Order: sequence, then structure tokens, then C-alpha cells
Amino acid sequence: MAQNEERIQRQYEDAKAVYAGFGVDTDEALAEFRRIPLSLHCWQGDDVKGFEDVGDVASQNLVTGQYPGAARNGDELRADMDMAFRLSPCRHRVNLHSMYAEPKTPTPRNKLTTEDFRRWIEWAKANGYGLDFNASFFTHPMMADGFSLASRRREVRDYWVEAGKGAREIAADMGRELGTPCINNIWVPDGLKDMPANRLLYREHLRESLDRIFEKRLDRSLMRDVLEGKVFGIGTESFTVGSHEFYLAYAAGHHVGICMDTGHYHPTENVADKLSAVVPLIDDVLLHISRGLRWDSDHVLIQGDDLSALMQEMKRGGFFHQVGMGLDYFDASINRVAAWVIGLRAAGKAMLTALLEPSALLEQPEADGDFTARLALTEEFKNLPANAAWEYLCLQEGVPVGTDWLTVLRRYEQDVQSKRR
Ligand code: RNT
Ligand code: ZN
Repeated sequence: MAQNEERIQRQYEDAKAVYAGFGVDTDEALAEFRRIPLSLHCWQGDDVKGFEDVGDVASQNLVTGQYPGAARNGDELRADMDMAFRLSPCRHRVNLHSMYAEPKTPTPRNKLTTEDFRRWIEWAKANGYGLDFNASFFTHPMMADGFSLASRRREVRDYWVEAGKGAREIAADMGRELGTPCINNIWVPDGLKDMPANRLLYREHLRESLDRIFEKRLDRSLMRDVLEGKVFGIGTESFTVGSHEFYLAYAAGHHVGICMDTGHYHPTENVADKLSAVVPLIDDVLLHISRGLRWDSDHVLIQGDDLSALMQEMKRGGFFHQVGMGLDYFDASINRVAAWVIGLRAAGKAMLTALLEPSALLEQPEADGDFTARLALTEEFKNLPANAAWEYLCLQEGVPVGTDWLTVLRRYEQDVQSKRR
């Protein structure tokens, strides 16, 4: 072990010299890394089921796989998240859905209050996690024909408007109690399988429902509103009411924010490119970092060109303290805690690599019109020794280096997860 530490230390010193040659201060990059939180989505831990007894209703989030050991209640879910956090050197927030409420007596979603999340809040407080929030507009008997805020039925819209309003109050309370603004996201699955005869009608319903939800202004230091659009979903191939354009236009006109999920666009579209287009013009932006394979498949986040490009853009645009970052995927075919750890570590590595990138050296040739040098350097920077800095960070944070985390995870699986039947 000590030998390993020595190696990591030595390699970090070498890497530091390499980066210094490009004008980058690795210690400063590590310090900056520690200031940037990643919000971990609680719903990977139980396949987006939640704790309510909603009966046999359709789910609008397709999760595949049957790996044993899913969390069955708040205590198990929190223990699993704590485990994941122990294996990640990132700074962490927690992203909650209202279906994970723990009310003393069964409470419908439109009547939930902050006290129904008391245990989450106390846990977050005790561990220094910020909280983000979402009303769950899915997997529920009031999702009449798969519609919520854009339903043709007034009573359905009313129900979900109430849930949406309540969520904002809860988010504000969470922000107040934790001392960091809670990002409250709205995603609704509303849409149609086949060609609509009247698209405008649904969009007008959605617009009016949002107007009602946002009627009350809430303190931005406590909570932020964002709207998550989507190109299509399973069963809503022809028409998604809450498209990206709809929310973008709504957000710009109503001083709310947007959430961009990297799985929610046409596969050749790039969210990295969208940041500089929307961040200067929209009040708040949240990223749902996911990995779509062929479609919005919500595969576990791993490193790759898309993730690198996203983090590079966050860095180059100076967006890290302006744009929220949350993970969003669900895989029930592998250990669910491992799925979190793999995603956190992938996001963390990509983020650190971007922070270490000698970006200024790319800008100069671009300004000079020397695209040859820009491309040559782009290629060269891909292989700078970022992993040495990553290992050093893990060591300093007391987090397993390399795949050592898997040994710890296996023990947890054996001692804790495998006992859940
Ligand atoms: C669904 C959206 C949404 C959900 C969560 C559970 O396509 O990505 O963010 O994943 O709300
Ligand atoms: Zn999402």
C-alpha cells in the first residue's frame, strides 16, 4: 500500500511538471475540482420505483435488468448512496424525486410537504450534501393516458399543478435548510404515439399549467426552476408536448431555467454545443448527464468523446459555477451502487481532465487562424497525464484508487445488498 502511495505521489509530481510546461497549475485544478458538485440521482438505486404504493400502473421510465439487491426503502437507498459516495472523490449533491417521500401516513403526491422529506433533509445536512428536487409526474394512476400537465382533462391538470407547486415549496425549504439553492426540475412524459390532430391544444395546456405552477415567485437563493425537454420517448414517438424548443421558448419568456439531458436530443446533436447558446440567455441551466445508446437508453455514464466534449465546454465557457450538473441514467442489469460509482467516477475524471486542459493554448491558434496548430494540439492534449492527477485526488480524498473500489463494493454487495429479498 505504502509503495502504491509513493508511486501515485511520484507520478503526480511528474504530471505536474508536464502540465506546468503547458502553463497549467495542477494543484489549482484539483482545488477547483473540489468546489464543483455533481448531483447524484437517487432513482438509479431502485429502478425509478419510489416508495409509494401506486398499484399496477404503467411506468414512463423504461428500466431493464433484474440484478438483485435493489434498495426497498429510504434507509436502504440512503445507505447505498453513502456507499457510492465513499467510492467517489467528487463533491456530492443528491437529486431526489417526490416519489421517494417518506410520509408518516400515506400521502398523495399533490399533498406532499417538506416534512415528508425530513429524513432525506436530515441525512443531507449531516453529510453536507446539497439537495435537488423533482416532482414525479409519472408512474401514477393520475397519469391519465400518459398525460399530466398537458392532459385534456382539467382535473388531471389540476392534480399535477398542485404537485408542481408543492414541489417548488419543498425545494425552497430544502435550499433554506441546507444553505444551497435546490434545483427543482420538471419533466413530464406527456405525448402521443401517433400523429396528433391538434398539437397546439396540448402545448397550450402545458403552458397554462406551467403558468399556474410558477405563479408564485420564490427566492432564487433558495431554489431554481428548470424545465426538461425531450425529443421523444417510448410510446410518444410522434409527439412530445414538452419538447426542447417549447421549454426553451417558455423559459426565455418567463425567467425560469432549462434542464438539458444528454439523452434527449437527436443522436447527432451535441449538448456541449448548446451550452454557449443558452447559458448567457437563460436564467438557470441544469445538465442531466446520461449516455444514450441509439436512443434515450439511459445507459450508465462512462468516459467518451461526448462526456469529454461536455466537460471541456463547461470549462472553456467558464460554466462550472453557473450550470448545475446531475447524473441521470438507470441500469438494473448490473449492481446498482456500482452503476452510480462508475458514473460518478467517469464524470469526475472527465471534469478533472477538462480542468487540466491547457485551453488557452487552443484559443491562441484559433484567434490567429492557425487551425493546423489547433487540431494538432487538440489531439496532443488527449494524452496528457490526467489520470495521475485523478489517482492523487483519490488518494487525498481517502477514496480507492483504480478498480480497488470494486473490492469494497463486492463486500457491500455480499454483506448488505444480497440480504435483501
Ligand atoms: C426522463 C428524464 C427524467 C427522468 C427522471 C426520473 O426521460 O430524463 O429526467 O430520468 O425524472
Ligand atoms: Zn433527465
